[in-house]
Amino acid sequence: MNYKHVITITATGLLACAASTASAELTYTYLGELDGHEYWVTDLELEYYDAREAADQLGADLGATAYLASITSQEETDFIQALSLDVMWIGLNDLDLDGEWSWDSGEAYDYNDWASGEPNGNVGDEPVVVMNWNDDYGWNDWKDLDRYAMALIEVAIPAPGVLGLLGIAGLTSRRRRR
Ligand SMILES: [Ca+2]
Ligand SMILES: [Ca+2]
Repeated sequence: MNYKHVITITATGLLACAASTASAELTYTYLGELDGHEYWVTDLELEYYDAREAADQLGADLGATAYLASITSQEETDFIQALSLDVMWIGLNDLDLDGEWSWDSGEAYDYNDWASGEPNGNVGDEPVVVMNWNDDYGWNDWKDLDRYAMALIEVAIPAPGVLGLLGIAGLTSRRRRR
């Protein structure tokens, strides 16, 4: 199931500093799904904070929780790399405290796939992270404001059971209002 699904986001201030092209649209390509989580990638390279905003925007459009991808197992790494070996932003950072890596998703940082010699904090602090770096396709810490990469976005799809419960809750609340 590896079809290309492109959705279009209405232009916002998001692209003001990201658009080296004249495009007014940010589009996403659907990569695949693993364990109830979908993986999408932006078709444009973005600066880090725009990549985070792109994740929020995709989540809003899909009505689901979305974040720059959290890669917490070798299985997840292998799955993603079978779909793309592009350099992409992931949701790991040590913006709050140098050396204390944390995932945007809130998951525990107990797996890593750093490229050889990384994280190196090159020329001072490098607080944000891309995957598929260099010959070993590992992670590399980058600076937050002067590099561009596609955004790898993970979307947690609500389970059908949860949707069903929400539907029941909705019916119940409607009945109560009568
Ligand atoms: Ca994940
Ligand atoms: Ca680095």
